[in-house]
Amino acid sequence: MKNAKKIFKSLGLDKKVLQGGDLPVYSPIDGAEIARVKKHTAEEAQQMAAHAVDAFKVWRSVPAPRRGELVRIFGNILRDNKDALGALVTLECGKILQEGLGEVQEMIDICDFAVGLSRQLYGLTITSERPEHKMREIWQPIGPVGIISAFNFPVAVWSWNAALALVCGDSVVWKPSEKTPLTALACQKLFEQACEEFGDDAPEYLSQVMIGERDIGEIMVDDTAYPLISATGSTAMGRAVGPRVAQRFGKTILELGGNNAIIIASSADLDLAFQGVLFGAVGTCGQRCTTTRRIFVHESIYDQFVVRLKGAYENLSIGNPLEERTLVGPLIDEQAYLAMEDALNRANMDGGQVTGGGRALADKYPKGFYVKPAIVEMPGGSNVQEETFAPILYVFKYTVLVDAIKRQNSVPQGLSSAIFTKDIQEAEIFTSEAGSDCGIANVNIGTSGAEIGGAFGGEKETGGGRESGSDSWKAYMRRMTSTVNYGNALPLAQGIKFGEED
Ligand code: UN1
Repeated sequence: MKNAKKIFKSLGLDKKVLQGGDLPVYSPIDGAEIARVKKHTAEEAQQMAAHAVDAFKVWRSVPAPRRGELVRIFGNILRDNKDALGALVTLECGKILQEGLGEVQEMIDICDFAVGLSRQLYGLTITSERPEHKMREIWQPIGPVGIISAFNFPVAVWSWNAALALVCGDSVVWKPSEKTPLTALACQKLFEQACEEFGDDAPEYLSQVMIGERDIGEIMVDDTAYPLISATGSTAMGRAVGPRVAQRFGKTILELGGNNAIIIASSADLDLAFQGVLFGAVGTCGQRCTTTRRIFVHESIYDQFVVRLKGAYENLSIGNPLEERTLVGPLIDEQAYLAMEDALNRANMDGGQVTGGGRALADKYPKGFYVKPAIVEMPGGSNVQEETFAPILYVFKYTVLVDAIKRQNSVPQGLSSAIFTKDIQEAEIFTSEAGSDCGIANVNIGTSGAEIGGAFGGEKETGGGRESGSDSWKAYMRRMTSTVNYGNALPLAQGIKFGEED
């Protein structure tokens, strides 16, 4: 691939990194092998945990605003390398260049957020029931954080975790998807550059990358050296990781599957709704955890809306994600394609009417898995329970809003949701306690493309974790409650008398 060499060179990925290893890396653009990186052994994985503990012991005592300085430098290095890293994201995971760049911007944004946060790791002061006593909460660094990330957001999700963990005083070890190790290795190089610029306060091994498959991830998951494992991926993965970490009383942030829906009410601005659905459903070739997978359209506008959507689907530019006019790049691999085919067959059998779907550009890219995004009109009263990581949009008709909300909620996942309406009552019902049961509930915005400032994550089988903005940082620290007695007596709480008479 003509661009690959230039991208590698610009990010300092040399032969030593790219060649001679045992893990082949393919570009979904044409299925070609672009590198063969070295997998870490079990022993090396254990060693990494020990190194991470050593690094943590130094880093936790560096003042938080100074820790923020490292993240500030890293953010600036990302700014300088946005084009190259964005292109590498596209090359390695197949999302279109605009989205590859957007992902790096998301990294820059979270770095900015974390820099500010480094001066705001606030704890509470609490009034004591005892005289001459003070109570406070102190947030302390928690320890090495193990980060497991998925192929579809190969750099941004790591940065949400790493930027916060670093300002919180933690070291990090990153196990990226085995499908996207190059972007991780590139980030590590950029981070090392930041450490060099930062100076001696940054200990060696503050951030490490662990390359390998599930077995290596399991070593991390089981190791008590990591008080926190933050894992992003499928619900199946979370089901394996969650109990293993819980068994050793570790903490988790789980960001798992989504089955996100948009409700399009009769009063909706249909132009906005159309744009929101299109980006949400076909963006990233349907491979975001926040992808719009279902829409509930009010019966009064159903035909009009669905006809327009079908028209747009026919004219989507599917192709090489590095090319500017492309809107839909390839799926990650053949397995993803087969899963899409399988889901469409099942929908068909369930009485769904499928428009689109099937392979595209197979002549030009025999080993690249391009697909036509699909719309499936589903029979009344039905629902779809599972997440297929592909551009399939299931369309349902509804009559009454409470019924649409109920059906939206009647799935195991609970990540993102949205309503398009101009009716304030409908909007407020949707975001009320009786409304959406998801971690994200938007009004007149689609389900995907969240900003970093809010807490990101979802309920039910989505795992319950929160990453990124708001007070998500608290998960990367341990809470210490400290009561100080500055008097000359030792009154007991709850008025208990113990031994001494007064
Ligand atoms: C993911 O797909 O795992 O809200 C994360 C969004 C992005 C993050 C998606 N900011 O779509």
